[in-house]
Parts: sequence; C-alpha cells; structure tokens
Amino acid sequence: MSYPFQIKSIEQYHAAYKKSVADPEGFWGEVAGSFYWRKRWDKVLDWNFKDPDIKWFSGGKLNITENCLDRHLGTLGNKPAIIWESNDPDEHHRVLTYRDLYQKVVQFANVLKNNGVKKGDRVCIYMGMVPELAIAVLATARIGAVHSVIFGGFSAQSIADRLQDAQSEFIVTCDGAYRGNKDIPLKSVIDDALVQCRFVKKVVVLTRTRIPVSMIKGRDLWWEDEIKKVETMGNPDCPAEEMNAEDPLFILYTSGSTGKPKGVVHTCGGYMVYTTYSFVNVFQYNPGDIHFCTADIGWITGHSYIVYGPLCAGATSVLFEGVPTWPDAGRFWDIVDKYKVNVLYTAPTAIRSLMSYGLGPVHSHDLSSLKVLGSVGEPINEEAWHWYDENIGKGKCPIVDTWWQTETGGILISNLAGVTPSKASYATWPLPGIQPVLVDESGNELEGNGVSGNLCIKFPWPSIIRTTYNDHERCRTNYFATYPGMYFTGDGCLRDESGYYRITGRVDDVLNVSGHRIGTAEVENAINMHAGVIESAVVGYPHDIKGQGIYVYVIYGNTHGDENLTRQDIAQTVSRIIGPIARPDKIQFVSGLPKTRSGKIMRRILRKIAEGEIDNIGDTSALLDPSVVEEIKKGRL
Ligand code: 7RM
Repeated sequence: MSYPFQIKSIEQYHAAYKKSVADPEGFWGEVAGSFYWRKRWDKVLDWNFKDPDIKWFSGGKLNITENCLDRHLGTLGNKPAIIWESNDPDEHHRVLTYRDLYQKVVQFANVLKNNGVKKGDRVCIYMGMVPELAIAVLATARIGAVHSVIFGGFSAQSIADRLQDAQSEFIVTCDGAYRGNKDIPLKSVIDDALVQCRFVKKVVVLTRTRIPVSMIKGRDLWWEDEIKKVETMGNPDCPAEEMNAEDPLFILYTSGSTGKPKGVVHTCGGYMVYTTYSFVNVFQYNPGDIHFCTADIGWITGHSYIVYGPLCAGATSVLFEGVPTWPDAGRFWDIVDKYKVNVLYTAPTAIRSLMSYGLGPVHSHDLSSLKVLGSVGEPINEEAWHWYDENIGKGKCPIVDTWWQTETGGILISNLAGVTPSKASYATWPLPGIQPVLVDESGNELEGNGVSGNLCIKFPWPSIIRTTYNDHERCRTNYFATYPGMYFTGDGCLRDESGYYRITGRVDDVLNVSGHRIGTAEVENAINMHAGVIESAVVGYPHDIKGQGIYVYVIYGNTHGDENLTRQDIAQTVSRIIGPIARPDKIQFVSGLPKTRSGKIMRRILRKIAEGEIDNIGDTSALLDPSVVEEIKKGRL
C-alpha cells in the first residue's frame, strides 16, 4: 500500500500547507480520493461556525470498515492488523491478520444484528484492552450503529450518566479486565449502572478473567454463545451498511468546565480521511512498520491511532492490555523488543513514571527497531523530552509532540517525524489544513511571532467535532461562541520568535491528570455528595509524575473524628462516583473559601496556594473576608 498524500520533505510540507489554505476543497478532495467510497461526494465542504454547521464530503457514501478491512484483503490479507499483548507477559500473544480481523468483525456484526441493533442505534462498549474491544468497535461501525466506548476506569455512576445521555440500549462488556496486578470486575460495575438504566435491552459479555458474574435472563448474553449461533447459521456475510459521509460514527464523552461530560460526536467520512492522513504523515508510517500506541481505546487517542487511522492505512497496530510498570518498569521496552516496534506513541506521564525507575529496565532490552517516538495528552516537559530522546530514541529517533483533543478527532499541531523540525516541548507547526490563531481575552487576533494567547482554529478540518450528542447548543456555546467565527480549544499557547507553537495548558477549569481530562466541577459535584461536606473547591497543582494532581479544599461539617479517615472517605466517594482516575491527591479542611462579595469562589487564589506560591497570590481586595486566605495558607498540605 502506498500513500499518495504522504509528505516526504520540508518543501512538500510547505507546498501542502500553502495549498490547503489557498484551496482547502481542492486539497482535501485530493486526499479523500485515495479512500474507498461507495459513491463520491458532491461537495467537499460546506460550513459555518456560527451554528455551527459543518459538512465534509456531502453526498459521499462509504463505510469506514470497508476502508479498514475489506479494501486490504487482497493485498494485506495475511499481514498482521493487530498484535495483542496480554497484561501477563507469560500468556501467549495473539496476532490477527487483516483476514482474521475481517472475519471476526463480520461475525460480531452479525451478533449485534441478531440482537436487534440497527443503523443509528447507540452501542456502549465497556471492555478491557482485548482484541474483542477493537472487534466490537468495528462491528458496530460496520452495521452503521454508533459506538460509545467508555474507559474501563469509570464508575457505575459515570456509565449510567453516559448510557442515559446517549440512550444506549445495547452494551458490550467483559466479565472482568486485567490491569497490572488488578482484576477489574467490569460486568459487576455494569450491573450497578443498570439498576438506573432499565431501558438497556441487551448486554453481551466476553469471557476474559473468569471472575464470577451474574447474568440476567433475557438481557445478558455470553459473547461466545452468540458467536456459536452465528457459526450455526453458517457464518453468513455481513455487507457493510452504506453510510452518508456525515452520519455519526461514534460518541465519545469528555470533560469540560461544567459538571457534566459532553458527548463529542464524530462522523464517518471526515474522521476517516483526517485520522488516516495525520497517522501517515505525523508518524511517517511506512508499510510493514509496527506501530505501538500505548493509549487505551477508551480515549480518543486509542480510537484514532490504535484502531481507525492505522487500520485504514493497512498498518500493524500493537494492542497492549497492561500498564507500563507491571510486572516491572521494563514492560514497554519488552514489547518494543519482542515485536520490533518501529513507532512508539505514549504519554508524558508514562515517560516520567518510567524515568523514576532509572535506566536498568531500559538497558536490558534491545530498542534498535525504534524509528519514531510520539508524545500525547499533555505538555511534555523538557526533562522528560530529553530522557525520551536520549535513552529510548538513542538520539536518532525524531520525537513527535502531538497536540490535539477529543473534539479535533486527530492531531492538529505536531512536527512530522524526520520531515519537519522538532523542538523540545513544542508541538511546533500545524498540519496542512489547520489554521491556528492566538487571541487575547477580548478576542483580538495576535499576529506575528513571539506572542501568547488563547488557541483557536479559524477554519474547519475534516475531523472537527460536529455536535455534542443531543445538545447542539452546548457545542455552540462551548466551542464556537467565546470567539465568534473560530473554534476555541480551551488551551493557552505561545508562538515563539520562529513561529513554533508551544501549548501551555488549559485556560478553563479542566484538569489534566496523567493525561486524563477531568473537570474541576465534576470532582466538586462528587465530593459534595459526601454527607459531611458542606462546600468544596477543586484545583490542579503541579505533580511530578501525573503532570497535574487534584487538590481539594473542603469545608466539613462534623469536625470530630479522625481527619485521615474522613479524607479517605471523601477520596473513596470520588472514586465511586466518577472513577479512580479522579481520586483527589490532597484534601485540606478549611473553615471558609475565598469568595468575592457576589459569592464567587476565587480559584486563582486557591490555585496559587496549591501550587505553593503562597507569597505571590496577588490582589485579594475583592474578597469578602481576606482573613480566610491566611488560614488556608497555614493549613496548606
Ligand atoms: C489527545 C488528547 C485534550 C487536552 C488538550 C491539551 C492537552 C493533548 C497535548 C496537550 C500539550 C500536547 N485528547 N494536550 N496533547 N497539551 N501538548 N501534545 O489528549 O481530549 O483527552 O485532551 O490535552 O490541554 O486540550 S483529550
């Protein structure tokens, strides 16, 4: 397979960029031409950011799974599509060729159909990192249903909220999941969620850990039994459903500045074109390369760069069930060595965590197959960047620092490995088709170099968010209303003297903890459910490994009893309500919070204190009672 749109030199990058701005429709029309469409589009792009109403490849008909699977069968049928590495290094790995994957997807697509799933229905997928997760995702897409994957670390309450919001009547899950030394009882978490979701009709359960589960008659089915039924039918074909380019492909929930996660909607045509285009160009993927993205498929990074981008490109994608540090901190390097991985794509939090174990686990493995390293999820600090470069890339692998979001569908700002220059802790330049602008608080565009502001994008790209599920107005106000005529990212950004972009972090109330997006309001809501809590405020603070940690200020009712037990209890509440990823790191009891006369909590002050900048908290004259600040400073953890 060759990629006619692959950029191979810096001159080609500049030429592509120029064309993408001068003639976006011509540019993307050409890229889209190398995919398989049942019917070609009538119009490349129709858009306005006011509503917003964005349509790419209108009139085009396709099914993304024909591009991921069917199209490759002739040429790549016997080539590995997915290499699965178990959590347990002693369990045998699995290789699924493109033909194997195709057959399994078709089989499971028939399972979904047999159970009444129809085009447009939402299918919630809550599974560990097993090949069947990718199979379930693709099978859903094959019949034109809409997948909503929920990360295995979310709690029953978070699942129930998402099921309700998306009105998902179908669930695919596992009995349990292995992650490091933990066994997570996924089906039991689903059972708890479903107490509140009586509209759910079917739950298909894959056997993974053999933890005992309870099955509800008529509702719960074993994956293996359902597959047998399809086999008894003689393994019928499952022709892909013909989709409009703008039909929804999936919903993925992500945190914002309010207490309720948003269901980001991506559509079939544009998402396919942009994830594949960015995959090939950013990582400079060449046929035969082994691509290892360490993210979970429950996050956008897994959707775009484990499943859809790589498979559309006919790549070999490594799917890893475990965690970086179990059974030891050499786990990634073991996998790189074992499969001769060429591209490794991971998160700064993983790099920092592995750094803390020293070089022993690195040096005991052969990493010479590596050609390209990638970083995603949060700003990568210079120290981690250099460690990655020197010790993993041995100074010869370009590092791509890829900036993007759930809402952008694919990478928007990044160097192209070995093709455009890299710079430690800079995402560097926009991909062709991406027009970033920096704006000040009043929305004025900051032109020229050497400026910092809020990062917006002023022109659509094929995988831009189309809507937030069931609430288009929320999509408008969140992303398109702050700076009219532009998509607002929520990130702060610097454009240096040479025109390189450096993302500095969120400018809204969204935290980034170990690369996971968590809203401060979401955590506050969970904390406030605890009976003893009167009021709370949540801020982020710099954390050596997680990037940001969660710092909580709590006004607590009953001050008798053991403070540490109360802390544990509050942390446990957050874990139960949202999931372990949102568990607070520090909980400080206070008697009051710094508020303005109008009753608004001044988070700026709380942030400064949590960051340890107690001598530099700025103006407190707007406070109703400035004395609370002194008390909070004294009690700082
Ligand atoms: C892909 C993903 C999005 C937020 C985003 C940023 C931060 C992501 C980088 C980064 C600096 C990067 N989607 N972010 N990548 N910050 N440099 N290379 O992470 O929706 O979960 O998070 O993550 O703040 O707005 S996400």
